[in-house]
Amino acid sequence: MTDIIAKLRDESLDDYAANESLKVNSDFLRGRLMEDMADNATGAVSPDDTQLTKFHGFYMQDDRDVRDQRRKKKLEPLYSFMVRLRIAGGRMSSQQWLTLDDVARNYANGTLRITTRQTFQYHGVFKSNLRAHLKTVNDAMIDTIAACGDVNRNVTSTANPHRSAIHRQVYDLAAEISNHLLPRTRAYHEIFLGEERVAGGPEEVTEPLYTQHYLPRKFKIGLAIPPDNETDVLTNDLAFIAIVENGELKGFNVAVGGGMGSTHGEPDTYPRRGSIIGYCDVDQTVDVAEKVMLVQRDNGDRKNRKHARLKYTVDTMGAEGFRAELEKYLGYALGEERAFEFTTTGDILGWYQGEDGQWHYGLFVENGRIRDYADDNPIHAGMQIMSGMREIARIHDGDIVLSCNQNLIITSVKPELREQIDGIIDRYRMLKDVTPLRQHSIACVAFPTCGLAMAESERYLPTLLDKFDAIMKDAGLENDPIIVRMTGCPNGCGRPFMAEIGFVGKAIGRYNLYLGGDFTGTRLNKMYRENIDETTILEELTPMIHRYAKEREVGEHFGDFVVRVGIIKATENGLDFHTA
Ligand code: SRM
Ligand code: SF4
Repeated sequence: MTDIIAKLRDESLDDYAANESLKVNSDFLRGRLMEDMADNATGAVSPDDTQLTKFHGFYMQDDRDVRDQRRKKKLEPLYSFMVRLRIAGGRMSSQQWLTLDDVARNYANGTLRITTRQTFQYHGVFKSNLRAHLKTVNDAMIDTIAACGDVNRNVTSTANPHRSAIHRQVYDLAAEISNHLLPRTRAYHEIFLGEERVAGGPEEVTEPLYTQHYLPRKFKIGLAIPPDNETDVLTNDLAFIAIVENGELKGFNVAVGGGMGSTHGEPDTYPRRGSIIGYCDVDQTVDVAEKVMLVQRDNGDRKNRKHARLKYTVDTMGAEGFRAELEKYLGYALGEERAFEFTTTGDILGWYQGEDGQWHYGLFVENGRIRDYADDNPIHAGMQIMSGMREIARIHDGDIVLSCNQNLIITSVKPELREQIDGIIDRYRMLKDVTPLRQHSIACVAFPTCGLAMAESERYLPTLLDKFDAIMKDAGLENDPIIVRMTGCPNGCGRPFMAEIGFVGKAIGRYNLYLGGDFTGTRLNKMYRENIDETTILEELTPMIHRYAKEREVGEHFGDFVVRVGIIKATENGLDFHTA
């Protein structure tokens, strides 16, 4: 038992964040969930248990589009759950795809949502459907354990493990880290899958890594293989950057303290890009992941949840101090950082061949929403992405992989199926004209399900991009990418603070505009204008884009351009994020 855990044991938890006693008193994440599941009088679960369900991968939400209407009718909000799967590296078989598609149709709102962390979310799952939902997913060898909550979340990795032997090796490590850091409590299996409870062991056995205190806050790990940074790896609490020499995976640079979340008007909260603190060999990777997590377990701020992420622990200890503490836990020193270079955060879209000549297809999915749209849908008229993918999964026997850019990759396609897949994509109108600008865009979910949204995001960005596409065309830039990301609030789920152009919701129809992130995911952006509406957004950006077209240097990306010509200053790792 570490000093901090012993200290917490001896102290009253009254001075700590409310979630701390909740975790300790939850009987290893069971709470009253068994009773809540049996209570048919309400679609909700009790307030304390809404925190616990997160550890099991689902969140209680209500449909914000109908909130007022229901309040007027004196009805309880239309409660349902968002269910998030744990799929390390986003990889699944076609067979699993078909099951997950069934689950969306039978137990959720008929859509699948690729998240910015390479997994699926379901929306609109009613309490009465939860157990059947989780059981069906579980039967397909996938679960939702630790997809949310104060634990290690879905581990992100290269968008295509079949691209080369190194990609496969890195993916395997991501899966191993994910399994190694899983909570061990059987609460999930008992409450949702009907497993009989056997007498609990001591804490050291039941939850050897987490203890009954779990982590101070969520914890995220990502891996990337330069020059690709499609996982946006430096936004993770812990990032592993692969070092490949002479065609061999040697090890990883280790970066700590990335994170996006901030609160409007609270300068003590800020997005931060991970700091590289050293290097580890391949066979040390899982150990380093565990020990970084334990240093955070024991040193993270458990009194103030807004200050509890690893990034604040790193800033409190200093990167060097953090490394020294980590090395005590490891019992050995990290190596020194090795040279690497990122060139992109994008996915490869369309057909391409891997190292062994196999074919893969990257499919652009706008904001990750997989569904069938009606013919009169104003933005995605007639696109049948869900049915098309079902058709593809029926004939394709390789893997399908989700990406952190909310796209998907159909991997290792038999050559004779290529034409058929092209035919399906065409027939189901799965792709509309997609400019490089749109291909590099991300929007978070926001309304109507996200309880924290202040403005629209997924439902609005496509319309705004139609207007940007026109401006880009006018400026002769229709073939150029700019990374545009939007979120409905400053929690940063679409990683807007790493975008070349970031929009962060402030109120309905109003956004803060951020500029100056780079194309490769290594520099944070900075606020340029606060609380502006669409008219002002277009007024601000139109001349800037035209100027970029005229004055850019060869190969210069928009984010670098606005910094070079002095439109915005580069940010010093988030610490000066709130100052212009
Ligand atoms: Fe997130 C909370 C959606 C990736 C930072 N995030 C939420 C919740 C659960 C809202 C809530 O707490 O009630 C959102 C559910 C919306 C809905 O209706 O579905 C939500 N986050 C998402 C997803 C689905 C966005 C998307 O459009 O894809 C992503 C799911 C990831 C996954 O599969 O695990 C998602 N969230 C992220 C990321 C990006 C990443 O991890 O690469 C971030 C920024 C990185 C980071 O963690 O700092 C992120 N989400 C947050 C935060 C701010 C955390 C903080 O440190 O302050 C919150 C709010 C919180 O935790 O209090 C949040
Ligand atoms: Fe919700 Fe904010 Fe995350 Fe968007 S960024 S999904 S609005 S919490």
